[in-house]
Amino acid sequence: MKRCVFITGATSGFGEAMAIRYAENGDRLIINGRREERLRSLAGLLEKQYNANVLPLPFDVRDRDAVTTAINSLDEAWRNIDILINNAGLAVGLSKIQNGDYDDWDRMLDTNVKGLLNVTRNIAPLMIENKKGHIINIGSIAGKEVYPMGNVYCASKHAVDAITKALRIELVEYGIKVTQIAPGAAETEFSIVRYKGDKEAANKVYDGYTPLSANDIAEIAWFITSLPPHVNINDIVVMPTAQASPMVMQKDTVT
Ligand code: NDP
Ligand code: 8X3
Repeated sequence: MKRCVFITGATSGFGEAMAIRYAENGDRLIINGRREERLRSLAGLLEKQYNANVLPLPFDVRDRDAVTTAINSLDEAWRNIDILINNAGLAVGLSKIQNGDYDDWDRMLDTNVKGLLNVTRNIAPLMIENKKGHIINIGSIAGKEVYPMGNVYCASKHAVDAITKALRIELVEYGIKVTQIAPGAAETEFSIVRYKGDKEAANKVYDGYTPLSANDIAEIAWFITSLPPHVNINDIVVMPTAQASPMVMQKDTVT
């Protein structure tokens, strides 16, 4: 079964791995991110390697007009979206609220919460029209638990948790599935962004244990979207075996 899959934040990490996973199956892909060059080179690779049909759609999920314009520009064939993966997101900085950076807060809330809403606001009506679809929101263990200095990032992912539940209630009458995947520590560009380019600090996050990989998350998304029409996974929390909760990490194990 070939589908049309729209993935935000496909220029690295989970989004890129998911694009590859769906392209392998011959699904059609709309891939989004701000770094246009990376988007185009991923599209080229998927076309060459898997003969995939890929549409790069660069925009910033925070820019409401850009989101609406880009999605309105899709022609009939591309508007028939089966799966939306709201993956674009980031953590920026780690500090107590009393020392927090206003710009960091805005970037996280505007991207992780309002960005996800902006994209969903434009794509859900297309799915409602078609009376089918599947929305997957990438939340986080940070949307289930709170850890020191994670405050605003945790708040943004708790909002994703709530929005996912709200969407499921509001879209059930149209037969649209809504799922959240909430991962623990995964090695992507996530920590480089959180530590504002400090690669040494970013690498330390993954020292002494085996973190999740982007491919692990892609495989889970694939599984969730390969189930029969009457089966929906509402919520998946997936952690490295060595991580029991955000702050409890069993280091220097063999796993
Ligand atoms: P990466 O930094 O590798 O990927 C993030 C992606 O989001 C990039 O493709 C980036 O593209 C895109 N993005 C960021 N801001 C915007 C924006 N304003 N508009 C459009 N795209 C944007 O990190 P991950 O793959 O790890 O992160 C993916 C999701 O997973 C995020 O929502 C993150 O919060 C979540 N997550 C990550 C975990 C981890 O430990 N890695 C664990 C739990 C959840 P570009 O910069 O080109 O715009
Ligand atoms: C990313 C995982 O634990 O750094 O969402 O918040 S964590």
